[in-house]
Amino acid sequence: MIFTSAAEPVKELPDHLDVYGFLFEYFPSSRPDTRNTGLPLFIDEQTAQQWTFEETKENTDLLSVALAEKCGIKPDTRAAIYATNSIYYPATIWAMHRLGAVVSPANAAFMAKELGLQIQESNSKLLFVSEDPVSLKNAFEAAKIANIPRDRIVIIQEPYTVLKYSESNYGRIQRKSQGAWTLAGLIEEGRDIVKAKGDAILTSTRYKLKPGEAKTKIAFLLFSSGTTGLPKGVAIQHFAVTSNALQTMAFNKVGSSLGAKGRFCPGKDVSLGVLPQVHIFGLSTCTHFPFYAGIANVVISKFRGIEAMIKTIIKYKISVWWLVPPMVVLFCKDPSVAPYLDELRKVARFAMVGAAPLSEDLSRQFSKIFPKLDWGQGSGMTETCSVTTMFPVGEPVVMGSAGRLFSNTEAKVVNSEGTEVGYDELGELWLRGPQITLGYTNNEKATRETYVEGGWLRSGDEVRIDRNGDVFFIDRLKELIKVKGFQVAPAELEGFLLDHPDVSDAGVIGIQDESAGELPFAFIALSQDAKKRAASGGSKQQDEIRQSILKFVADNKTRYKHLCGVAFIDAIPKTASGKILRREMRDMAKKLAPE
Ligand code: 4UV
Repeated sequence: MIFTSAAEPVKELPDHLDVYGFLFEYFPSSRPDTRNTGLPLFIDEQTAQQWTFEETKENTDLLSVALAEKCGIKPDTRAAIYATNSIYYPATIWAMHRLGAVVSPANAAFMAKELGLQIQESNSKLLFVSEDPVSLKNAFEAAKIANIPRDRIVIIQEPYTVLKYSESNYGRIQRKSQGAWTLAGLIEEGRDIVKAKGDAILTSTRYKLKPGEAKTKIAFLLFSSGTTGLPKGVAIQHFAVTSNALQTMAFNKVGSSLGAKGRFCPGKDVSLGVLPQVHIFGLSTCTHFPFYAGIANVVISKFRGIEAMIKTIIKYKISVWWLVPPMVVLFCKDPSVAPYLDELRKVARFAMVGAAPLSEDLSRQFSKIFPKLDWGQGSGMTETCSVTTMFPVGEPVVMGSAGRLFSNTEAKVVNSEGTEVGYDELGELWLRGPQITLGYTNNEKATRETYVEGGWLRSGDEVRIDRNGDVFFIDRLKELIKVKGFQVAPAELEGFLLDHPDVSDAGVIGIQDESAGELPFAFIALSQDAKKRAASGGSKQQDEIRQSILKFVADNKTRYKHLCGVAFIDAIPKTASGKILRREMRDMAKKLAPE
């Protein structure tokens, strides 16, 4: 059986527009028009710097001219962004799109080698990086690994630094630093180029799409491990991004004029931009959707604890919250929240939680704290260019449900025998809709296995759909571990652990953790030599080996991939064909856990 969406569908999905054209040049009567209104659409949390529609467009346009003229960006050139959130992040993306180029966002917490690998995998020729010293050091090292010259690195300054530069240089912005470009400097370069060459340069650098091209032209390469193996670049076409923004408009019945009352109130609502723009959830809900819908987004560079986030919510009267489950845990359990609750209840209108499971128990606690809040879960995937289910408008929250099928979205539930099942039966969730992406780059096999006949995408999630259409996530059939909503691929850690001299084989699983959702845990089969040492040296020696393995991961992988524990076993349980039996390891981990 095919489950269809009960939500209002989007009637017109433009396939002639890239993301830039959709956001800056497309004004159907159904879109709240923010042009010439003075409405701030991006607000920087740290400096209170604000950009209207026109300011965002001007910065985007000038940057794109400079990227074309000074950095060699052409249609289909790829660039990686390794940066925390900032108001420059969207402008950088859209400047690339304006040229027909491709953006590959890399996690700002990556270490140099992780970044280097993504630059190579995505074939990026330019690297944008945040200005802080650790990011710069990693970026320079990664650029060396990936053969990116210094003048193909662009440093995204924190806005306050841009201000500082302007003052100390009497209004002149520093254009280069340590041999790399600065982003604000490139914008100024763009301004000079337009002055010298006239508006013709704006026209000649703009990429012109052919009719229908948005359906195949890649906008983003975002990395996901999918159902198995190492992280792979998901080719996200412009059409998937623009469709998902329109689906969000339709599903939530967003009004067409500023001030219109609906689930979101264009021109009045303020959105919480704390989710990383590098992740598909943040990219769609905090970056593309609010800008299209006329909702101001307060850009928070990164999550710095619940109290700091609450203070920002109150300061900017942020009414629309996009959250991941660990934030809900903090709202419910952190003692610093209580003094702010009255204020928070006054400003909050809407909250959506997604990217990992949220238990019924926590959902109840959250509802108790915010009894009048319009809130619930959504779900999505990198491969589905974001949202596929969301809690419906005007109905009470259903505890434990990830919401209902999004506008224009269909689903099948397929059991382990390959049979399509009906209401309330368990099986893998298959999804279809305009937001489904093109596939994995450089990996035809994984693409064939995941993007299957008839336009369906296999999610690797076990679900149940009830007669109301509520989708309940039961288990993960795929190998993915989710730490605070971020993906950790077991295969990546398993492959890496084999480089440790004491390890002969490794199997990694996720184990439940109240604050992070899950944490990676490794079962290790020791090398012959390590086995002998462990046997002769007793528990002290075993502990030394364990600590050295934990440190090995901690020294080389970003924090959210760090192991929370290691257990030694004789052999990693596998099928005859060599596939790791993760369910067995999960059972073993349960027995290890203290009562
Ligand atoms: O690829 P990814 O990291 O993508 C995401 C995207 C989450 C989004 C996006 C838009 C939304 O509006 C929203 O609410 C959530 O996480 O990981 C995809 C996998 O994450 C798990 C599931 O296993 C996906 O295949 N996941 C995502 N949301 C949920 C979830 C959820 N609500 N409940 C359980 N698992």
